[in-house]
Amino acid sequence: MAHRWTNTLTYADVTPRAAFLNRRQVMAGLAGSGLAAMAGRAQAEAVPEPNSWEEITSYNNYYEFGTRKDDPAKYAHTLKTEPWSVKIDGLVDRPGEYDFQDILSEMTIEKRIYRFRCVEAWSMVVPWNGFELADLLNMAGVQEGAKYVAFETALRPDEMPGVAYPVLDWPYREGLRLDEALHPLTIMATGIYGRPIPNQNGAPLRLVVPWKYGFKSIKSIVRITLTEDEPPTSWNMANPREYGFYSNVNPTVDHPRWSQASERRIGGGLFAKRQPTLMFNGYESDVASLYDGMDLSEYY
Ligand SMILES: Nc1nc2c(c(=O)[nH]1)N[C@H]1C(S)=C(S)[C@@H](COP(=O)(O)O)O[C@H]1N2
Ligand SMILES: [Mo]
Repeated sequence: MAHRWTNTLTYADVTPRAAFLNRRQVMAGLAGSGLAAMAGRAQAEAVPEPNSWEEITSYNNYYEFGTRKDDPAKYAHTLKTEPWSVKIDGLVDRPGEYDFQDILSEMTIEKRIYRFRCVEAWSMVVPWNGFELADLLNMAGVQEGAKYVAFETALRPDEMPGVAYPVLDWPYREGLRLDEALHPLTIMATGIYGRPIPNQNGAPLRLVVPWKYGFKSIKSIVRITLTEDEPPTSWNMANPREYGFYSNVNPTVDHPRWSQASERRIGGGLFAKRQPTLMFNGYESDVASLYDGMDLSEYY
């Protein structure tokens, strides 16, 4: 596997701002200089303690394997993730079926510690390994006229006991506006804690968009399509009033059935204090400008 565990990137690539801007140039310049370690320490303070491997891999949403939080860990091992390929089509210069191993050999795997906030008002902090979605899209060559990116999860009734139930309109589908997809915070995760991502978390590759509610971060992707029009998405089709296409984390806009002002951090224990939810999940300074002029209460 091409999973690399690069110490120089451990903290410098962590979550918030500046760290990821010009990351490659910065890290190239600092590598081995001792300054890298200093930059690392400064960033480490800004980042919350990650959840444990056990927490991240046993409390999941992956409805193709059942709707209980412990179903994916119990049943997702049946998903065959080797070989795996991703079809990239639509408005791209080089459409085709891309083998996962070939993709990995072209991508730079980095560590990114991100907050992760489910629309159900629980959250974790996850040390992902992955590559920027922008790098993959550039590999395929985004054509002029493309405005959105549509994603699809594998649909394999023989391997996915949950798809026998019409909980959602399968396959699970998600989408981003092109500028969201190209944002440097948007990654395709292939690992957690330096190990290949487990099936229940979306092996072998899943989207992670840290400033949006968790359901946007679609798992086990088999197809990526560049489109001119906003693509239909599974949760929005199921309940458009509750799950908008944008679904940016926003503590001031409540879900119709519960408050989004605070969240329960998984692993905090039964009596842990809820913590305030941050605008754009704490990534406001990085992404707010993407939504200039948009009424954020309207685009829930
Ligand atoms: N294919 C697919 N992707 C999915 C889901 C799903 O049910 N199926 N659940 C979403 C939801 S609601 C959340 S909160 C996250 C959960 O990711 P995790 O289990 O790695 O924490 O995955 C998202 N991606
Ligand atoms: Mo979620």
